Amino acid sequence: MLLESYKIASHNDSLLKGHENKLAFTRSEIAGTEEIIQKLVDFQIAIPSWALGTGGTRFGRFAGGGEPRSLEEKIEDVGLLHALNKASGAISLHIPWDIPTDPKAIRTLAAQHGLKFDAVNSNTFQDQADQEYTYKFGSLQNVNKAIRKQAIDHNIEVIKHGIELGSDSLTVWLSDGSCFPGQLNFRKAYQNTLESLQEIYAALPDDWKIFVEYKAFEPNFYSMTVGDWGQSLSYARKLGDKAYTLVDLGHHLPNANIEQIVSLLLMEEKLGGFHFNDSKYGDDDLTAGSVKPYQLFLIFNELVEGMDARGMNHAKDLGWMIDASHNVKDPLEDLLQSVEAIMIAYAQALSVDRKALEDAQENNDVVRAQEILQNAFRTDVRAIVAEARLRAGAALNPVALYRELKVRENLIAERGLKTVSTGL
Ligand code: RM4
Ligand code: MN
Ligand code: MN
Repeated sequence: MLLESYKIASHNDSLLKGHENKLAFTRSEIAGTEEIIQKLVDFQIAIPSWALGTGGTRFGRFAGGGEPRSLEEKIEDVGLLHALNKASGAISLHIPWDIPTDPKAIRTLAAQHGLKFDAVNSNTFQDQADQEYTYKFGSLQNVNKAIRKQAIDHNIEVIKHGIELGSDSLTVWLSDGSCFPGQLNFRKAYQNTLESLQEIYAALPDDWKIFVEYKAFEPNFYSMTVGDWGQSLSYARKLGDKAYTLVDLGHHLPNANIEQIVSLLLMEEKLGGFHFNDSKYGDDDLTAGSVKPYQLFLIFNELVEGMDARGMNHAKDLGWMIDASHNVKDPLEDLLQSVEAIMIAYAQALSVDRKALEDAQENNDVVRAQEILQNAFRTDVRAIVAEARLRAGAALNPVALYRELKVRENLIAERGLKTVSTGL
């Protein structure tokens, strides 16, 4: 389904008056709105190809209908999102869930939708039907060299796919670890993993990055071989300049201070990428900002502060991606909500009075520091986020337009009710 621009224009016309009133008020509340709007226009968040179908839990999956049946249809779905919000201009593929068999055609299709290819992701956390060895006891860490080699070769294969698509980074998330005390020699598992990563690193093109993603728990519950940012940083340091840590918000132990982790990784020049989602208990992969919007804002506050301190380009110098999965919502609506929440948190962080905050910190004025942050968080920035969309040619209210145009109903008519796409 293609979204004609006149439909967006007439939707925007009907909302314009109300929008302009809100924007005028916001401008009177926040300094430097023009600069903020331009940064919002530039900011793009990649959509993972595995989040376009309804997600499940280990108890079940309740598909909603009209799910993309192929990589081509997934690209079309991300194209739809991007047409609606002009902030989802990239797609991230998980291999082998999505194998680009005709990379040239896939690149052309993506370009037609204004999409780039973000990081490619390897998968050594599941066994594939045609695979020789099992990953039951790990992949890159495995005590068996042949199994490690199989996992290394898979990662190199993923890099090759990425090169053909014009991607420039590989994300490695390992489920490796152990479920019981005594099962693993921690140091040997670390060394095997490091050596395996080194072989993968050697296959990276010069202008590529490798992101080492960490996770504290699940599917292994006693130890994870890349379990936290310290371990990821240690691998990234040993690998070299092209290796970075990737922070997935749902991969921490409860109450972890993620904003502090982000700040220090930036200082160490080793923060490479981000997976946005929200959670209450574990790796819940809920819509970004749906449970803890203040935490999302605090994280963006550190991102903006830390990137500015190093003169980094917010839009280009880190990999921004959503990593979520949707059990009870329409995945496309859910992704629109996630992008909106991320944009709001980013806009709030951009509106923080940095000079005043620094003064408060230097004077140990704790009350003032809290006032400054909470003032930015509590000031409604939705009109400037909408204005950025308007200027980019997107919809003032993407979710409302998605419903007005009956996008899901159209997709069901086109693809059928009983389609199940690959993913979580
Ligand atoms: C993992 C991790 C990875 C993602 C897989 C599907 O929990 O977040 O980034 O690729 O899930
Ligand atoms: Mn992730
Ligand atoms: Mn995850």
